[in-house]
Amino acid sequence: MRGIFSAVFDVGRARTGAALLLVLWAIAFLMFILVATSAIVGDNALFASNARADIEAWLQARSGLAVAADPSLEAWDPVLRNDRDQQAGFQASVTSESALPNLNTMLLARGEAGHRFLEDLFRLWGMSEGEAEVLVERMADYVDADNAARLNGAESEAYAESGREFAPPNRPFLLAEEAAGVMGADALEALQPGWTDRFTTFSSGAIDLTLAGADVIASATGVSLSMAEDFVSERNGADGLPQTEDDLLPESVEEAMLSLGIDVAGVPVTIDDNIVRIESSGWAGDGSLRIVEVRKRGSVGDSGLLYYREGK
Ligand SMILES: [Ca+2]
Ligand SMILES: [Ca+2]
Repeated sequence: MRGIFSAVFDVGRARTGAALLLVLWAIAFLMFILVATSAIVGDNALFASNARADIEAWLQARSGLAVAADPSLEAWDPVLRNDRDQQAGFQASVTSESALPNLNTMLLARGEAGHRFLEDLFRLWGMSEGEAEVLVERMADYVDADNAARLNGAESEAYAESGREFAPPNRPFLLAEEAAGVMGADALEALQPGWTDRFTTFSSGAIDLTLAGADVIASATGVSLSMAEDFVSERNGADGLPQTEDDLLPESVEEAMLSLGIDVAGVPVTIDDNIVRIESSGWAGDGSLRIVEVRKRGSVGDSGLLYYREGK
């Protein structure tokens, strides 16, 4: 197994290596501050120990992010996991953001086809055809520029009548989780808890066939759910798990479509999106922290960063 730091010295990784080195220097500096701070608050040992665990967990999570930013890593590269030390470590993952459908693209840019995609997906999640149609029209009203309600939609008047204290902002969703505020979305939450996590607002809009779920692939391409499940099962390789070394990923859109038994024309899919989601969980003692970043593949620092969140 390769050490974390080997990535710094690999020939051909000089640029990301230099960036990683900077991050590691910053971490070393912060560790120094941490030790100094712990000494200052030494009269409150418990506080110091909790604060230290939290900061160490944060540093571990940041290390995972720095390692995972290397665009040449495979998803199963062992450097993405650092658990050699029982007391502290991290686990990071890099996924294509286009594994998730872009809600704004589907509602605004893709017209009827985008709406049909969402209706099909919501039906696979257990909604009736009528419920799915109504919810998609309400979502479309929420993000389109005007304040004129569609036939089954809902604009500010309907929100006010239902006692809601906010109105559709008539602009694209900033984050997919904002869609939980659409009138009637609670019915979808009951069927598919946490459903907004299955969407994004950051991807190019095409569906990435190397990582998307079977339900998303079926809705995007029109194949049956069982055919999409067979495709995903083949893609996952012998161990049945995604993002492991035995994966059999399609090398072109044509190859993927051939496996699915459908025509390429007119279906917005990809196998190679340049927006990635990096998730890194760090832990140290009782402290733990998870960081999620969405960024342009291979970008470093604030340049190319689209989204950043830290949380437990
Ligand atoms: Ca509107
Ligand atoms: Ca696998």
